[in-house]
Amino acid sequence: MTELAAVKAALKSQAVETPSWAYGNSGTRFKVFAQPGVPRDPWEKLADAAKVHEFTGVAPTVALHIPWDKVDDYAALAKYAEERGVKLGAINSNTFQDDAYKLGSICHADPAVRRKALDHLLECVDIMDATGSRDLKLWFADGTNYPGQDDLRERQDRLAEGLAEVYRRLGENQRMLLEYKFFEPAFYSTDVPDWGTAYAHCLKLGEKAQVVVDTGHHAPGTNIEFIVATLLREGKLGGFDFNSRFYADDDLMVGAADPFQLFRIMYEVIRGGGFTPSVAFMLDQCHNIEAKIPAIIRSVMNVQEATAKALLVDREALDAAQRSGDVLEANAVIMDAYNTDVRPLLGSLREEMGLDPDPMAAYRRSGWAEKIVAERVGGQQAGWGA
Ligand code: PSV
Ligand code: MN
Repeated sequence: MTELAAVKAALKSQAVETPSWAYGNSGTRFKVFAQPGVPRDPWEKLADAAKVHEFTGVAPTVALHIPWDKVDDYAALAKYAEERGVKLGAINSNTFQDDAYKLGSICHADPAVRRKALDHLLECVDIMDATGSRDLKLWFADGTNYPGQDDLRERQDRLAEGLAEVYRRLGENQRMLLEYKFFEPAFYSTDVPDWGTAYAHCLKLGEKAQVVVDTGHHAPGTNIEFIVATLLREGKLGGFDFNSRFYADDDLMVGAADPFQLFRIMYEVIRGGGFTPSVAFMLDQCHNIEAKIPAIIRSVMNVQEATAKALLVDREALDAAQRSGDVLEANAVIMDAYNTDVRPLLGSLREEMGLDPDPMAAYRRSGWAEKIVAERVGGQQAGWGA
């Protein structure tokens, strides 16, 4: 295989998971601007997600969020997805939207609240059994706002105990992905604030527990690719929640704020042997002001572009420059790959896959946006909480 053929083969095998909630309405604490045509239930979210896969060819799975995507019959939901060319992906838990969780969920001081949260997590595993999903993605809003509010160490003990119970419930081919976030909604302490804490818990739990890196969950200036390299070295990188940020957890389109960072992350993924199905490449975004489906198509394309550039790094030249201490040449090799315009390569790749070379234009021409605006009238539009 020529080098270019190998790059194309890798790109064809790429799989980016899109999040069901990105198809629904979202906003800030100031305002949610509803958009016409937004899905009213999980079925309509899947129909939209299928369009993203139809035009990009590399978004074959859709992450669900429970209880937002609760249905009576998950096997029927999985079948509905498959009829449209996509599959159900990770199950995301929600232990942050119930009044009981004001002071935390599985880290709460009250065992009754911890039990309630754990029952929800166990229910998520039941749902995974029904959907055939591999990954349970856990993010905890747990933390405190004031020094002294609760015992930081005891909260870690409660967390470890709760995670262990869920871990024991996992099936043979199921995994637990533990997500960290440095602040928000808690402002003084967060119970899983960083990759080190997530890693320590996952290490104790065992092989089926892996860390998930949400690119928006770090302090400004954090070298995320270093975290990626480290987790891959330790066999503990379970996946990504991709998005981009300018200030905090902005959940903007991945690659919009810092495409160079996304490239650097993808380079470390490839360098570390993480470009495999064992690492889940998921989006976790909210499209507050832009049209949702094309924003997700754009995000998938941004991931593809960063991946293509990372695959184009001349590893031999880089290695030679690094070994000889040629700082400028090593940096030039990286920058050459980053500065390559990979859009023609991706256009021809899509043609080889039987797709339109321009997914954005193809979606616009498809009439889907007009169709959903005309048809999705009445009912309750999906958003956070539905
Ligand atoms: C938390 O900010 C987070 O990134 C988690 O992944 C959640 O599951 C997701 O957002 C949606 O609330
Ligand atoms: Mn996330």
